[in-house]
Amino acid sequence: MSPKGLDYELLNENVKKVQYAVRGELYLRAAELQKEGKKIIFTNVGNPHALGQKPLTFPRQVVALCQAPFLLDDPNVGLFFPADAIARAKHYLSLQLGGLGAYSDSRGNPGVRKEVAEFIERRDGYPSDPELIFLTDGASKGVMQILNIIIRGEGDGILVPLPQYPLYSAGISLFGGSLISYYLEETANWGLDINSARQSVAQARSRGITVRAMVIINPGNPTGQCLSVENLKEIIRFCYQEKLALLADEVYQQNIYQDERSFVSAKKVLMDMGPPFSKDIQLVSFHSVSKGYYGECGQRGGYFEMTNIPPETVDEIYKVASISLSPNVPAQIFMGLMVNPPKPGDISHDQFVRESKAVIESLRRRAHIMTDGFNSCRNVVCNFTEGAMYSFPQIRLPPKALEAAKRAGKVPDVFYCLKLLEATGISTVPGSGFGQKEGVFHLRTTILPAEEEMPAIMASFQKFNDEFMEQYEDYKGYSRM
Ligand code: DCS
Repeated sequence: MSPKGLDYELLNENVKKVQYAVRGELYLRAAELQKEGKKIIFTNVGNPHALGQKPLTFPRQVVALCQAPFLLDDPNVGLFFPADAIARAKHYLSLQLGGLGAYSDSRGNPGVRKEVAEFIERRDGYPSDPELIFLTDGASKGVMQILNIIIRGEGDGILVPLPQYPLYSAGISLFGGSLISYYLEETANWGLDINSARQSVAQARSRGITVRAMVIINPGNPTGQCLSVENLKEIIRFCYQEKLALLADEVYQQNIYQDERSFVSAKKVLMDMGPPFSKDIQLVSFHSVSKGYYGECGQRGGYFEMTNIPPETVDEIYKVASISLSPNVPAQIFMGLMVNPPKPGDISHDQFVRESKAVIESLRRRAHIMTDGFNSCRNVVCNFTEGAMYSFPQIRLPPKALEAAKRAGKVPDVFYCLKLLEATGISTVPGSGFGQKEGVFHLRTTILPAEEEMPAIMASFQKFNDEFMEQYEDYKGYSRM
């Protein structure tokens, strides 16, 4: 019978090629084990609320009132909601004709985009134009929109760091482009080596590929590094020389766990550099309500800001956004609240600061517990998580383990992570899902499990790892660093 309609063999080949490790083989096996009754610690996805993080009170109060506006007419509303939450809910309802049940402009509500622009101005010290900010359903949607408008076919290359968050590899395959990788240097705390990027671009060109854009993830996922201003300047100079647009994924900008390098946005560094860079470099910066102390992944809120993008291109992006009518409206309110938190003197200010600080300070302690835990394990080395939500230890697998993996028909780090899952219930993502140098193996775990559970999780990991190494180590050598 000849194939028809939605039969697999007729599907878009780009769809078939897509791989997405964060919800890949390990995740599926973990879900299966959970069904069989095993306790699983889901450290594979950066999904803070799923691991017990409580929502911040103020934003939920405001959105609750926006969702149930009849409460605002209740004479007792003040008994349950503070006056600043009530005022803010009224503010958003006045901005959004028809309330949360109505579509917004396809770029997002203009009032919320103005709040985002004001936030960017306060953060960077440079003007930001609300007309060049689009609200999106999570940063993922924004990244996909931008990749979609850039990529014409295989001849277009996007420069992506390895290891990388697989949204980029998956998006590039889905749109039929070519991923051009540059390596982050593990021995230099996952710093970026611009020469590696330069070589990759030259090689891609020799294969006839036009490299169009460069992705940076700052702070890094899965690698956790915070880029220095010097590094960002090098990247910008490089994009200028090579005529690349810069896509700056800055969703972890509030997740910083050291005091040496605070977050500095690509936009600020670009503007600080002045002309010709500040007038020439085409920059798109992404942010999200899923991370930081909000961690509101399920709300699906995000934005991107465009700098130096030609107006005709902005129009095309607007046109494509219009096909989906409107980004999620409740999520837009979360974004407005995230970029415009309660101010000193507001009734909710102190509670908001207390709650948000507690989240970041606990994450900082957890980052230390994890890194120290991994570094005390046999054949495991791990850079400190300077930012973001992940720990990415290197596992030096003994040759016998590599042979056993081969016999089992598994990639070595998948083999290790599956054994870890079966033995301990800890569900991680193998490093191969993010890209890593040949012959070097990692796993990624989030730093999100509850702080009080962390010591037990690390002890359970250590016990498994010791036994694994005992079983496979022959003292002849390891996979190389
Ligand atoms: N960019 C980076 C670097 C991310 O890590 C994520 C999510 C996103 C964008 C998309 O976030 P939203 O679409 O929710 O705004 N990170 C995934 C991860 O690695 N684990 O969990 C989610």
